[in-house]
Amino acid sequence: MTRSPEAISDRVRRHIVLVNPTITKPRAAKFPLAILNLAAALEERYDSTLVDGNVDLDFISTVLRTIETTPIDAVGVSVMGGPQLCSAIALSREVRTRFPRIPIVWGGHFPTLCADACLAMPYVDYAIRGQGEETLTELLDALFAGKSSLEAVAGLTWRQDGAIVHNVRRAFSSAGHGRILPYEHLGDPRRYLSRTYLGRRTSGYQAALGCRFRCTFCGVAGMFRGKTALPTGPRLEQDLDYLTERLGVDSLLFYDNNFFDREADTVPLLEVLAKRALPWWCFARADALVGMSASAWSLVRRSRLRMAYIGAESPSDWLLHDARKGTRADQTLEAIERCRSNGVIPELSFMLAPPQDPEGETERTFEYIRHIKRIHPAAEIMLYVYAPLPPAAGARDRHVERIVGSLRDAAGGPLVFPATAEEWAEPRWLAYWCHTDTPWLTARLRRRIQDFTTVLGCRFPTVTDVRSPPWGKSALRGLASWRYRSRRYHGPWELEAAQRFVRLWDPRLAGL
Ligand code: B12
Ligand code: SF4
Repeated sequence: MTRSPEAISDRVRRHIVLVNPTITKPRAAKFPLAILNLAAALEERYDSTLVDGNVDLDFISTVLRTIETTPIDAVGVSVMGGPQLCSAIALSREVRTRFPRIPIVWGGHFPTLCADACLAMPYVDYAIRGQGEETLTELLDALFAGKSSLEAVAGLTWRQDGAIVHNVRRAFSSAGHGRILPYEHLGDPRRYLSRTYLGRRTSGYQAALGCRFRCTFCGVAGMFRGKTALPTGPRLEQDLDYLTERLGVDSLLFYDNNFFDREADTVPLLEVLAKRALPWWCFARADALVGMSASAWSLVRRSRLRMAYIGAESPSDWLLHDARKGTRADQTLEAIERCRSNGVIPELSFMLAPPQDPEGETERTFEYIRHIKRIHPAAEIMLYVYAPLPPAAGARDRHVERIVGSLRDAAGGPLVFPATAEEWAEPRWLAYWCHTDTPWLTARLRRRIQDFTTVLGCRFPTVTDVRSPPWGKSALRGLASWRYRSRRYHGPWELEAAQRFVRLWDPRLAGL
C-alpha cells in the first residue's frame, strides 16, 4: 500500500512508530527504555506510537496494522546485535514490501557499530549512530519540515546518490536527564514489572547516561566514547516516586553502564536509595568499588544493594591492559572481598579464549574462578567468549582497529566481518555478537567451555533463578559436586540429562 505524499503533507503533526523488536520473552520484558527515551524527546514536535516486541510477540502485524489505520510517516527500529537483529530484519522487510514509501530508520547498538552493513540492506533508509534523541528529531525535521539538510544531521548515516555517507559524530548529550519518560504510551506499565530474586515487582531503570571508559571489546565505548553524566538526587527521587507510588515497584535493576562513578557524584544517588531501601542490582567496576570510602559503603548497605555485576573479564593483567579495561586482577579479588563484607553478591563476567592464547587463558580463568568460589562461594559467574566487535562506523580508534585487525578466522586468515546486516544475522555471527562462539575456537575448546559451564552452573545454581524448584537445584548441586571437586568437567552427560527435567535459568539470555 502506498499513501500519497499530498495526504502526508496536509497534516500538521507527523507521526512515527517506534519499535523495540522481540529479543526476550514477555515474562522477562523490562521497560523498552530506548523507544521510551526517543518518544520523550520527540514529544514536543512529533506524535509516536510505541510497539514492544517483547510483550507483543506478533509485533510485526501490530506495526503493519498501525500503519494501515493511522497516518504514519516513518518507522524507527531499535536494533541490538544478536537475536534482535533477526526480528528487526523481519519487521523492516515487511514494512518495506507493504509500504514502500515509508522511511525506515534504524538506531541502537548495532547501527552504531555497523552502519554500513545496515545501509547495505534495501529496507534501511537511515542508520542513527550513538544516542538517538537529537539525531532522530533533526532527521524528521529535515525530512518533513525542511528545517535542515540531511548533510547537517550529526550522527546520521544515509545514502546520497547511491553512496553511503557517514555524517560527523554527534557530541555526547545529557539532555535526557531533563525529560520524563512517557511510560503510559506502553499501555499498562505494570506489565513490565516481574518477579525476580530481588522482589515481586522488579523494574528496569536507567539513571546515568554513558560510560567514561573505552574498553576495546565493549560496544558501549563506541556509543559514548568515554563520556558519562549522572542525574541529580532530586531527579532520581522524582522517578522513584512514580515507579514506587504509582506502579508499586519494590525492587530495581539499574541499567546504567556503571552505577558507581566518581564518589562525589554517586553519593547523592546512594543517599536517595538508602532512604528507600529497595533491593537493587547494578553494573559496577572493580576499581570503583575498591576505591569507595567507608561512608559510601555504609550507604550501599543501607540502600540494600543485593548484587553488583562486575566485568572481571580475565585473571591476566596483560589482557586487561590490552583491552583497555583499566582494572587489574587483584582489584577484582579485592572488590569481591568488599562486596562479601558488605552483603553484596558480586556477579562476575569473564571473557574466555582470547585469540592470543585461547586454551591457556581459558584454563587460567577456570582456575581463577575456582579460587573466587573458594573465597566467596556465593559469587555469581557469567562466562562469555572474547569476541571484539568492529569499531564504530565513521570513527577512528586505532587501538580497536589493531585488535580487530589481528583476529583470525578458522583457517588462520584475517577475520573479515560481515558486510551486510543479513550476514550478521547468520547463526555463526549471532553467536559471535552474543559472545558465545568465535571462528578461532577449536571444537575441543568449544566443548571444554560448554562442559565447564555446565558443571559450574549445576554445582552453583544461580540465586537469580527463582523459577527452578529448590529440590531440583539441590539435586543438581549434589550430582555435580564430584566433577567440580575433581576437575572432571569432560562430557557431563548425567548433568545434561538431569537438566532436561530441571531447566536452570540462564541470566545471560534474558537478563534478570
Ligand atoms: C536491557 C538490556 C538487554 C535486554 C533487552 C532490552 C530490550 N531492548 O528489550 C536483554 C536482557 C534481553 C538483553 C539481551 C542481550 N544484550 Co543487552 N543490554 C541491555 C542493557 C542493560 C540496557 C539497554 C537499555 O535499555 N539502555 C537504555 C537505552 C535508553 O539506551 P539504548 O538502548 O542504547 O538506546 C539509545 C541509543 O542506542 C539509540 N537508539 C536505540 N534504539 C534506537 C532506535 C532508533 C530508531 C533510534 C533513532 C535510536 C535508537 O537511542 C537511544 C537513546 O539515546 C544494555 C547495557 C546498557 N546499559 O545500555 C545491554 C546491551 C545493550 N546488551 C548487549 C548485548 C551484547 C546483549 C546480547 C545481544 C548478548 C549478551 N551477551 O548479553 C543479549 C541477547 C541475549 C540473547 N537473547 O541471546 C550489549 C550491546 C553491545 C553491542 N555493541 O551490541 C550491551 C551494551 C551490554 C554490554 N555492555 O555489552 N539486553
Ligand atoms: S566494559 Fe564496562 S567500563 Fe568498559 S566501556 Fe563497557 S560499560 Fe564501560
